[in-house]
Amino acid sequence: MSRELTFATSNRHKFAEVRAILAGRGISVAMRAMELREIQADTLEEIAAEKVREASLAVGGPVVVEDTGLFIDGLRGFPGPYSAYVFRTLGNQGILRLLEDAADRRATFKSVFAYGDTDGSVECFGAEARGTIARSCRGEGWGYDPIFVSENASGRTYGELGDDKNRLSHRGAALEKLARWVRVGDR
Ligand code: ITT
Repeated sequence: MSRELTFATSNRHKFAEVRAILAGRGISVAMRAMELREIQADTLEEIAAEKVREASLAVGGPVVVEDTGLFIDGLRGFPGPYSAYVFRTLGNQGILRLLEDAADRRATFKSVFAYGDTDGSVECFGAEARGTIARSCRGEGWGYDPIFVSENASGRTYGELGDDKNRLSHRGAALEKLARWVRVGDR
């Protein structure tokens, strides 16, 4: 049986990954291009839940959104829930400068997907990938890809992984949970 989800995002790179990962699980995805307001909150779950409430009302039906954060241990979890703002303002070079003298370069990429409907119901699916922050930008990719060195990737950044990123990423792991839930509930 083929299923189709609507994914609301302003980020076409993110959409391309979501579509590729879910295609492998028999789920097709349509993009709804939308600027989603990000509330200030301590957790990605709260931000994703608010994004999906706004998106489902705009779409007029069930929809999926995602919120991602890069949590850097040596910066006590910064930028975390502020990752989109910090990427726009400091960028990768700014993060590298902040870590210039840091002994601890460990970091976690977290992803939370939220599935919500106009009745206000929301289900969240989260996962994370551990890694470190590189000493300089390496590879292609988008966003923080050139500076995040994923565990189990032989020292390569997400930007150097090409299609392998989706096998190892925080997003791939979170989508695994969403896909299982979609299949079980036959949504
Ligand atoms: P939405 O419209 O879906 O919210 P966004 O780009 O604002 O798109 P997020 O708030 O979820 O997405 O992402 C926070 C920041 O982290 C943002 O700057 C992204 O570019 C970056 N980011 C998210 N996922 C990433 C990934 O897999 N690799 C590299 N950077 C990523």
